[in-house]
Amino acid sequence: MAAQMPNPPIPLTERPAWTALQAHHREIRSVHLRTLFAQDPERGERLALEAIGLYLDYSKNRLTDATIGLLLQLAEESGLRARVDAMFRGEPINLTEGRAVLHVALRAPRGQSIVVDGQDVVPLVHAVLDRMADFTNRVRSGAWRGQTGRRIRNVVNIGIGGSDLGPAMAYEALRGYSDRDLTFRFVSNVDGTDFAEATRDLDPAETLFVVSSKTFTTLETLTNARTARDWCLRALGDEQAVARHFVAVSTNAADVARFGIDPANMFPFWDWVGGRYSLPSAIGMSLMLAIGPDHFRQMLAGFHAMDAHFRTTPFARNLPVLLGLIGLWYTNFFGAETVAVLPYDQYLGRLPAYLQQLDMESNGKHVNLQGRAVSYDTGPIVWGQPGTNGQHAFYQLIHQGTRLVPCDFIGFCQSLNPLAPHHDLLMANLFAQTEALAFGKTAQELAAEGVSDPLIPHRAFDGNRPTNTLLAERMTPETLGKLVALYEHKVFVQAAIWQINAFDQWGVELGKALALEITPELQAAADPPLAHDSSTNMLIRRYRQHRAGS
Ligand code: G6Q
Repeated sequence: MAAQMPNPPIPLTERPAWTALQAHHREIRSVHLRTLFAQDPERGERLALEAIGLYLDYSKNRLTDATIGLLLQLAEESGLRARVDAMFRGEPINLTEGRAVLHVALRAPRGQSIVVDGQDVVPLVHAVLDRMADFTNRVRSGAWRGQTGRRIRNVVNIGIGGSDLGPAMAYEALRGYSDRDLTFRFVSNVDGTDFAEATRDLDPAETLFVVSSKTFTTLETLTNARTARDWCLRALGDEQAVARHFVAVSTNAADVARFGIDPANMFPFWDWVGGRYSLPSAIGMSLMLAIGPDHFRQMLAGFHAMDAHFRTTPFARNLPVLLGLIGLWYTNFFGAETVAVLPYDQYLGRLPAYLQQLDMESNGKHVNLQGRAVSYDTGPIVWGQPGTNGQHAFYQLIHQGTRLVPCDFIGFCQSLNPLAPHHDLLMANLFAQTEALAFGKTAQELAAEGVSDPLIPHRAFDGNRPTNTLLAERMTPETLGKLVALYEHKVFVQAAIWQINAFDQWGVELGKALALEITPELQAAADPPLAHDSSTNMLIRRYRQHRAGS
């Protein structure tokens, strides 16, 4: 299939909508949200959107109907519709790796057909899901036992990046649905501390390792997997134990077998699944073990509902399109460098870290699809913490600092742990923050409250700090699927407009290659000749001198 290289007639910054947005920005940049709300008493109702059970309030953004109109025009002029269709059709839109990008196929219902290189991949996806479900049921029922005949009580996922962040985030998010008789740990770092601390209180006879690696060549994961094998065999004594205590998730059956894992215990996926998009693939194996096959399928149904919404809903009412366009408005026209993701839900504690990879590895690119340097900013820095904790830490800068930090607030109307009065307090704080950020507090208001003149500048809040608020009924597997797919497609929308490849990550390669060169230099018995820069040479020498006894 020929790569469909989008070839816009004119560069992004010369498109009519872009230049119109620049002029529009000059008019709107000093307009305050107080004014926008005063001019339109129904703004909060109008600039909101409800779809597939998610409610998005985007009224507290520095925009008008005209802004949205121009941003939608920019999406049209950028060929967004064609890009979306190309992805869903399985065209090789990951141009630098010559691959289709089909995470949407991982959540396509049985019976749907998506053809890649002449093969319908949906039956393959469901065959793997069925095998995962069968394995999960055997482990959870106790039919699958460890080498000594004991039940599996602990599951340790070994993986990194896309093979860690998804299952780790989703396990935390869906803990309320998990089997509390099982203990789950996630080991990713090559720092031995990660493995040591994750396993120190576990009994090898009751522990199952899920080695998750698309390539099965990743240094960190293979090092941790070997350490896990040694740890297991030291206790259980018998090579045969590997077959009872290790399963793999990978696209590389040959290396899985070489490691000693029975290919019958390998759950495959495909090269058209990018690491950071792989949560709904077999990379979710440890998550399925935690929450069970039914909940996992509900999560996939949530992903699919958002995929269908994204593919078929007109852009003006399309959640990922609107979120993507609003983000781009701040990045490219207001010069915002970051975006904060602030979930008001303890279960979503790892969501900011997950979205950080999704967004920054996808859109942290400086050349366009044609390989030419872009003349505009691309992906923002994504960061955040769950509320209310962040309020007592970094919100100060968002309220009164010199930078513009657009924020996404995420909350639920019902708690899974309804301990009165906690949830009302949590949600009151969410709403209060968006109100304070938008409207601030003026010098006049402070003076009327009797605040002394010298203190007024310190205590005044400018406001006009933009936020989106996403509300859902409650945290469920389905809702999590919708949320993750929402952000996946938001990132896609921005990449399409910026004309960059969101699906490669060459930027991580150089460091990996250099680490491979340096490792033998650290391990050599005699001081090796060093040919790095003077700083790196010095650091290596110092480490060698001081590590004795470590
Ligand atoms: C994600 C990246 C990266 C990858 C890890 C692990 O999109 O490609 O984070 O997931 O490097 O790779 P393996 O799964 O191949 O071990």
